[in-house]
Amino acid sequence: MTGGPRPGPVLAIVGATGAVGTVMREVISSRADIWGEIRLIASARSAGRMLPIRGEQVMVKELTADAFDGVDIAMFDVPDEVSQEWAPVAAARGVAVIDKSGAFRMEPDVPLVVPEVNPAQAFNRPRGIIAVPNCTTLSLIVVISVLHKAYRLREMFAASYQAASGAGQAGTDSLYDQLAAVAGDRTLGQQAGDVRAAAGDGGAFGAPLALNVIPWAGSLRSDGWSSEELKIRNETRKILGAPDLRISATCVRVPVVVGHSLALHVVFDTEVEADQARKMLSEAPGVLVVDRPESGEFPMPVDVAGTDPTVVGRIRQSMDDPHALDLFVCGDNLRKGAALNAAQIAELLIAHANWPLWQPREIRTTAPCGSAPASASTPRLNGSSSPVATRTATPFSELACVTASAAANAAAEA
Ligand code: 2RA
Repeated sequence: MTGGPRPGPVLAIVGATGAVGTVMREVISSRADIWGEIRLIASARSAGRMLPIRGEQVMVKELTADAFDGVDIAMFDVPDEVSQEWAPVAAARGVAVIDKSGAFRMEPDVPLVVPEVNPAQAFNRPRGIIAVPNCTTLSLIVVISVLHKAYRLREMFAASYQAASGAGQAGTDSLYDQLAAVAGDRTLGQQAGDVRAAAGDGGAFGAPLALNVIPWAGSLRSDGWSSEELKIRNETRKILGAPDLRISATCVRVPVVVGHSLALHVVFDTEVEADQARKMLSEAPGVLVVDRPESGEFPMPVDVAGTDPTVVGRIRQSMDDPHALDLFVCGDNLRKGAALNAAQIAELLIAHANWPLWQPREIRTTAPCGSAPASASTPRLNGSSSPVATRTATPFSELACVTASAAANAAAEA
């Protein structure tokens, strides 16, 4: 880092050169700067590279156990097997690990955290690891949790419309390549096989995505379900603390670069009213209601890419069931779906920790973060508990709900 060490907690970004790591550097650079040193870590192959963050060039360090010395929080943006090996190494050194891979999400002793939904869980991490949900779950969960708290969710049917970037840089590249291959030919898409012939073998998706939709994302699991569909079900249940929730999902890939969308049919224990739901959602942190069909205003990836909120619209009372709503949600799968959620968790830990080294800032007294833990015994970053008399905290409402316009133009497996 240029300019000497800064006071404040030390953040490590593991996988800093990767696709989500790139968005993470952009997200961290665009938010309130609460960090001292930010350490960029990657494989030996990338060590020594200079990468930008916070307007500075920082040299990438190799992923070794010693790279975590002095680190307070580490965000892992790496494949499952790398997280599986290295997250415990970092945690054993007292680092609070925020892991965006799928390696730990369903482990019972690893919390799966969405700061707008279950912030207190971030402080209950027996293994020192906090998991970040899959991007498709993150595209719906903030909206659904608001409705669940009000009406008690009984059942959810979801159909996703997932962007190519969910399949990483290879997914984005495949879509752009195919779009280039089919561009300008106004005969295509009218005969079976003509798009396949023009677009090639499908690249990352096994079928053309340009001029097409593919009812598949993830890998094959039992009875024909995809891993992506099971993630929606299992992760939503875990985050909401509702292990028996009835959830059925169909995941579909669409020719969109960034922005996962879902059509949801949600059934509640109590009767619901669309206007009341719309009002509650419009007041919820991290949610933006765009619901003016009369003027063609809906949640759409072209308006959502590069922004932070989960956007919801098409909110309708079910015509056949007074307990049910139909709605449409859309979120940036690289920001809230990955990097932003991790950044929010890190900020949550800092805001509520009895931070021993960090130079205190001005106390802001706005009530932080809904159900965050009581201040009588606020955990330190390494997971141990210590009594807290006074502490400083940037209000979570400010930290969590910033709408950034910076484009997330790198693709990622989120
Ligand atoms: C996808 N959500 O869109 C997945 C990435 N884990 O492919």
